[in-house]
Parts: sequence; C-alpha cells; structure tokens
Amino acid sequence: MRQASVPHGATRRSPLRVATTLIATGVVAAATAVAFASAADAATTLGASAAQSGRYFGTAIAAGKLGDSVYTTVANREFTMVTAENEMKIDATEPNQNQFTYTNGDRIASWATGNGKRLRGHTLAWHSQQPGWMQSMSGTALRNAMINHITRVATHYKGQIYAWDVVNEAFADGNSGARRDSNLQRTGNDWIEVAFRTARAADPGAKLCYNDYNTDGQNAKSNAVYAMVQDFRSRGVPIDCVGFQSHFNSQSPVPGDYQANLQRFADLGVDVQITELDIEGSGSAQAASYSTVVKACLAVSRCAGITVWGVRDTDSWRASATPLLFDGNGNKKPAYTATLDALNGGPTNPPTSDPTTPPPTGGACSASTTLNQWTGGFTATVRISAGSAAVNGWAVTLTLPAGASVTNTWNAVAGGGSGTVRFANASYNARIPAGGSTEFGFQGTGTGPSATPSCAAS
Ligand code: 9MR
Repeated sequence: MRQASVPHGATRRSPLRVATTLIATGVVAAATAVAFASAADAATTLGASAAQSGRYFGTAIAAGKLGDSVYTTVANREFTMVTAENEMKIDATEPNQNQFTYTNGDRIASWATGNGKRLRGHTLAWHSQQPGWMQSMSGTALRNAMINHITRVATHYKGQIYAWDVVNEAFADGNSGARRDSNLQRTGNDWIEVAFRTARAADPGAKLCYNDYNTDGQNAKSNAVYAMVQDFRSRGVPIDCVGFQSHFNSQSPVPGDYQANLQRFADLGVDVQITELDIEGSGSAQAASYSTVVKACLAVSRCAGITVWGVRDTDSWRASATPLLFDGNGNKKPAYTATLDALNGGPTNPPTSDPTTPPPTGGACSASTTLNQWTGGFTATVRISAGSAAVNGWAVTLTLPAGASVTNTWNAVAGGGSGTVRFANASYNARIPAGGSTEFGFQGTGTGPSATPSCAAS
C-alpha cells in the first residue's frame, strides 16, 4: 500500500468542495469526538481474543439459520469472520447456466457486514456441488462456463470479500500426489491458474486462496499442493493464501507436524488460513486438540485466522460427532474454553531461551476519527492513543459505508479497501509510549466512516 505524508486530495478540492467539507466535518466531528477504548480487557470472546494478535476468528454461517436468535446471538458475539457454508457455491449461485441467484449469499453477506464482520467467499471452482448443467459439461464449453461463473460471482461480491476460496479440493487423496480427476481437471491442467487469474481480474481486492482437506500435515497430497503454490509464486500466478480445512477426528487427528506444515507454506510468501476447523469428540481430549490447532496458528506469523465449520454442534455437517465449540443450546464447551485460553496465551510462542527478555506485553489503545468529507470523497485522520501502558503494535478496524472505498493510506498498512477495513501500524510507528498517541490517515471515495473505530493493541 502506498504511503504518503500528505493526503493528496486535500490540496485538490474546489471551493465548492471546501464549503461542503466544512459543514460535513462539523457534523461528523461531533459524532466521533469521543475516543473509544478497546479491548485488551474485553478478550472474552473468540473474535476479540484473536484480534489481540491481529487475527480473525470465524465461523461458517447458514442462511437458513439467521432467523434463530440463539444461533445469531452466539455467532455475532463470538466471531469476526463469516464463510457462507453453502450459499456462495456454484450450484447455489448459478443454478441454471447464466442465471445467477445471490439471494441467500447476499443474506449472509449483509448479516456479516451489518454486524461488522469480514467475509470469506467459498467457493468459485470445485468438482463438487456443481449444478446439473455444469456436471454434464466438458472441454472448452466447461472452461468458458467456469471463467464466466468466476467473473460474475466475484464481480457481484467485489469489495465485500476478504478472501475467496478460488479453487477447492483439486488434489487426489492418497499417495499419488496427482490432481483429482474431475470434469474441470479434464479441461486441461492449467484450469487452476486460469481460475486464479480470472478471480484476480474480477476482484483485485480479495485475497485468493487455494483450499483443501487432508493437507494439514506433510504428506503426498500437501506436497503436491505445495509444489503448485511454489510454481504459481515463481510464475506470477496470483495466489495469496492457502486454506487448510482441518476436519479432524480419531482416524484423522491433528497431525504432529501441523504447525511445521503451515509454516512451510507461509515461507512460500502466502498467508495460511484454517478454514473449516472441526474436531470430533468431547471433553478434555477435544479441548486439547483445539488448543493445539490454535497454538499452531498463533506460532505462524502468516496464519491470518481460524474459521470453525459451524456455530453449535447441531449446526455441523456431522452433528452427531459433536465437533464444534458450542453445544446444541449454544453453551460453551470445554473446547471453547481451551480455544479462548489458547488465543489469550499470546501471539507467538514466547521465547524460552532467554528468561531475561520476556515477550512484549502491550497496553490497551483507543482510537478516534476525524473526517473531512466532500461530495464524493473524504479524508479520515485516525488518532490512536495508548493508555497507562505503552503499546507495542496496533491495529484499527473500521467499517466504511456501502459504496465507499479507500484509495490511499499514509502512516499505516491497510488490509482491504471497502467494507470492514483493518489498518495496522507501519514499522516506524508501532510503538506508542504510555499516555502518547500517533496518527494515520486515509483517503477514499464515497462517504467516510462515522462508526466507532476499534483499536487492538499488542
Ligand atoms: O458443510 C457443508 C454441507 O452443509 C454440505 O452439505 C456439503 C456438501 O458438499 O458441504 C459441506 O461443506 C464442505 C465444504 O464446502 C468443503 N469442504 C468440506 C466441507 C464439509 O463437507
């Protein structure tokens, strides 16, 4: 993201715009004059706890359950990222060729953004859950249909999606290290890179992920995915992240090399994300496995976040195996407590070799915004203040109104350009002394943010 010391738009406004600015500034300044404290002492939810290290904690959401208030209460309280469990899949969004249906996907998207959550898109190209018309296609017609599908769906959700699972489950299980046979694979081995290039063209702001299962440890299948990602990175095929579904049970437990496997992918220069976590079982054994997964993610700096595959056990695709964090009544299970405790244990494994240098412990921060609004655009200045303890790093999250997007940022690194945008400290202004403050700014089109910014300190 480009950084500049002066917001360019501020010097280019016409007299009319200046007049508009003065009025709008007065209104919005009144609305945002209060500094809003966050959050170090509010780390009693999964989302807030994960945010302490700049990560998200998400869940799969089913549109059909958004009328269930127990479901929405737990989901809204605990999670900061949402994946549509089925509603953005190919059969849901293009039931007939070239007839696109976004009703249920949009319900989830608006529930997420309306509640300040980010969205993972799932999934644009997959051998499974294809509509009947696509299942019976092959060759060039199928390739073109895939490109059209990706373009249309990614364009529809453009600006709303943090990351897309562009391609899902394209490798075979077992020891072959081969691609999975499918109608998409039979269109030519380049179908995956074509899918990624198409998605990038349609929504340049979304991170683009490859997502799969049984790739959680080092094995023939994950080695094959690794080789593909390495190849894509070396040839400039746009891939930003790899999703590890992480569906575990006694036959397929959390691998001993889970963290090492995440790390080797991260070392290729991509984010890693745990995308569909669920672990069959109950009690302390299940809790311990959840804890292991969370600690592995926290120990890998490019592990951006964790998504569990449903809210309550009864919402799970394998409900009878009780693999989630809440029971059927929405009560927290031991697995929940273990997950929360692990998230609160710190962003990385603390160094053990030198007891004289404890890991940094930052205080809380607060943030307030001052807006300079004119017709069609704005600049926002965000002040971050430390409390009575120094802050070692910070991240501010705020939600832009619909239609607004960030065009330029200074003194911070922006994640996302519209919807909920996260601004992390630059390397040179991470530390704020006790009682001190720092500022960053951004410029955008549309209407600037008037909602409360949240600030997470580390
Ligand atoms: O949880 C999903 C379930 O409701 C669907 O019936 C199923 C159909 O394929 O897909 C489930 O989600 C899958 C996800 O999309 C991809 N990885 C495996 C998940 C569990 O099967």
